[in-house]
Amino acid sequence: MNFYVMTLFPEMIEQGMHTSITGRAMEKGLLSLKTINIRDYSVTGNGRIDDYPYGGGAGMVMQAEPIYRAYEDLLRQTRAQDKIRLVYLTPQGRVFHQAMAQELAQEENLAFLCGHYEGVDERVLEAIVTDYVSIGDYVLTGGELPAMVMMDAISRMVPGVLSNSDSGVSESFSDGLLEYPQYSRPEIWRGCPVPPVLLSGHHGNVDRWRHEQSLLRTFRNRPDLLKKENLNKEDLKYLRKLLESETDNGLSAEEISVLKNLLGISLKFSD
Ligand code: 6GU
Repeated sequence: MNFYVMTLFPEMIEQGMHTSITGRAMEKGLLSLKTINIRDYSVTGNGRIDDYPYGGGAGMVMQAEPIYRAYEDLLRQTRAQDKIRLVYLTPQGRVFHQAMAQELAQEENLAFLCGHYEGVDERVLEAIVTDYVSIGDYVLTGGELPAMVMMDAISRMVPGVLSNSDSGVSESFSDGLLEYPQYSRPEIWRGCPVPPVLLSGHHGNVDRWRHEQSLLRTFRNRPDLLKKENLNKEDLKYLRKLLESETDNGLSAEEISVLKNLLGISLKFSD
């Protein structure tokens, strides 16, 4: 996978990507990164790449021509002619998620355009951008961190990037549930013991406990991810038990309603 990033802050991207797992993957030749400094393509000769917005208003707008010239240079480096996928990072884009990472990881070349200031001249976006992507509902100062977030998530999907010890067979989102809690030595840390089932050596019980913890976490933190079609009889039994012992669990009215809804709907189909 070859990443190309057009940005005003190439050192920020280089630093981040040459660290940890993505850094190791680049050394191994599984990933490559080329940053393109948009400022090098200034057309005014003084390094300026922004100007006032037509129609007035606050802030500056990144001009079309420097970005287009940077893009032309990028295309020459990829030998991909005009076929390259180019992601523009913007809070107005579609929200990034795991399936999108999986899909983008199939590309051989992937380019990113990081904006700053109040935005980018719309005409150059229309000319070169294939995907508009946001990383969530909050506003950042620029597209560099979102580009790094995306490259990190995509890199993990590239074969060979994760060693076996880095990867979890069961990880959050791969089965629609959040990951269960993990524990390591010592057995008692500052008075807090490891859940006894994990020391029992009974693999069946360990698996069941972990799955229930996944269900509980997903229900507590991300009820929107729990879909009745992904729940089996055992799962429903566990959730019913949770509802029945609601006083000990301290469930909120909203949580109770989510549970009743899940159980109510699924009862109609399975029981
Ligand atoms: Cl992709 N860019 C900026 N500037 N802010 C964001 C974002 C992107 N995604 C969420 N907030």
